[in-house]
Amino acid sequence: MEETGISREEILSILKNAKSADTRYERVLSSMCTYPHEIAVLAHTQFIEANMGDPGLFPGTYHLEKQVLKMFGSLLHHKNNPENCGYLTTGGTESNIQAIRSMVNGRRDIKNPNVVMPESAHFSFDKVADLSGVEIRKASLDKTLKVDIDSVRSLINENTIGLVGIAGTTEFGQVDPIEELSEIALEKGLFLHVDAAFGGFVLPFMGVRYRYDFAVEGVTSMTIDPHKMGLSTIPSGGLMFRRSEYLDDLEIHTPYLSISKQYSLTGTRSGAAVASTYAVMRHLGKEGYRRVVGQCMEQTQNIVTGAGEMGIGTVIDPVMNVLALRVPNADDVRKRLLDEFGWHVSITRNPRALRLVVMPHIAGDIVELFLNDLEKLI
Ligand code: 0PR
Repeated sequence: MEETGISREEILSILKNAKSADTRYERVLSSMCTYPHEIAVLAHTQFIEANMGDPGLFPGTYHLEKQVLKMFGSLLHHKNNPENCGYLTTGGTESNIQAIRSMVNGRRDIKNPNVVMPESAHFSFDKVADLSGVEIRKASLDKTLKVDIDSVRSLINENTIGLVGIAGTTEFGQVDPIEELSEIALEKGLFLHVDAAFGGFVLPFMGVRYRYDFAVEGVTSMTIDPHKMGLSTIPSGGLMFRRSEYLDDLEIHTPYLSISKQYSLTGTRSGAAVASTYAVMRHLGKEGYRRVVGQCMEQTQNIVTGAGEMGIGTVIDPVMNVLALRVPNADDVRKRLLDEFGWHVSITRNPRALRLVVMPHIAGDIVELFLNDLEKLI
């Protein structure tokens, strides 16, 4: 750090240069984030100093958080007083870590606990394993890339404390059979966490109804991320428990704060993300999100059709706005899409296919440009 500071103008110029080196989202088909809604940005900037780690100082923002939890509750069919059943996290990683931590703390009688989850689970769960020592047992997938229920059953033993199902897998956007996982969880007395980090703001707004949330009896906790399809600002994640006692399992005493206990993983916590999420959810309403999701699904379908005309199929019929194209030499095509045309796409591991996430920034004209460029490489 320099001894003497530099001027506001110099700072702004440095920032402008840095920002111009960043990628704009228009050619990004690899990200689960997008431009936040304008009202979310406005709300974010107004609450920039609010710290939810010490909510006694920020009762106004704290009240907004309770309202957001109620809205999550209504989206996820959580009937009982959702405002005491969760909190706004920094994202899916924190929510998943905390969900598993709550399971472990709720079953202190089990010395070497394990949790069974699909191979398709996000890598945030590997971080939980690393942090807590809990063993992660990965179940195989069926042909449609949903978790295989027989495989789940075969991995459960006397040290199993919980199961995880995914509602919107990172790579393929698939939804696991949550009802079947729920039956196993109820039968064996296990926790069941549903990671709907991505799907939480997609599935409630689709024409087709899925049973993946608290309406399914065995579901004990859920991840839902406003900073993905919720159009909120980063860092906005959500963690919800069926009962407040599961949240209590995360309780740590905080003697010198305005509150006596804290449940979050982080200490200082963004009030700006709370205000931002509140603003965009109230502003769009279910109707607004239905429009956003409808547009993403329409563009997803346009890509499927356009690729189909080039003889390219998809790995699974897209369930949501994530799709994987069976392109020959996918790694090579990915590289050329970027080097020659500036498109950011990613690759799925098994099978190796071109993965596209069709976020709200992908409008119809962008899809047309993308398909034209893809055709040149096929
Ligand atoms: N659960 C699921 C199902 C996810 O897809 C993700 C992230 C997480 C949990 C973790 O969420 P946070 O990253 O908010 O902690 N999925 C994307 C991924 O890892 C995140 C992402 C977003 C990646 C934007 C790239 C990017 O540009 O692929």
